[in-house]
Amino acid sequence: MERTFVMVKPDGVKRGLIGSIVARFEHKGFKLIQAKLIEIDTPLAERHYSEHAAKPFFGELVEFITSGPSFAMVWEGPGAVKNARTLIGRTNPSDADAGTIRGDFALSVESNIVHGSDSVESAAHEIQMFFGDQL
Ligand code: RTP
Ligand code: MG
Repeated sequence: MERTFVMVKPDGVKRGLIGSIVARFEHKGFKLIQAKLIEIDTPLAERHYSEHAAKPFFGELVEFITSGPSFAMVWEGPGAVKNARTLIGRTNPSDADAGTIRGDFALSVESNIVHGSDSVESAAHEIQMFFGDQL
């Protein structure tokens, strides 16, 4: 069965949205495999977002994701990667449909409250990076 990595980012944790976000995945029918609150340090942030290392917003992205605790999760279900991205919505909350997490809870691309793996390969990599010692 497919698994994906999902994370409530520091802005979502600060705003008290962990429960609302977990509920959406539960209601959709995903099975929760792992979850933990984690303080991401700069080396882990740079690894997690390494694909964006050359982008102009990389510094701000690393600063943002290390600015407070995040809530990391592994969810399992058919087509978990794609279905989780559908629940999350477009990267820029201004483009995200109402009914998606970003569409309903966020307004800016810098603070879009949740992360979801973008492919089966990156899901496996991110699950290993965040939960490798626990699975
Ligand atoms: P994520 O990795 O966080 O789940 O988001 P995503 O796949 O939807 O978007 P991605 O292209 O991977 O971008 C990662 C994060 O970088 C920030 N970003 N800022 N200022 C900008 O133009 C810009 N573009 C992207 C967003 O916070 C995005 O979630
Ligand atoms: Mg991404």
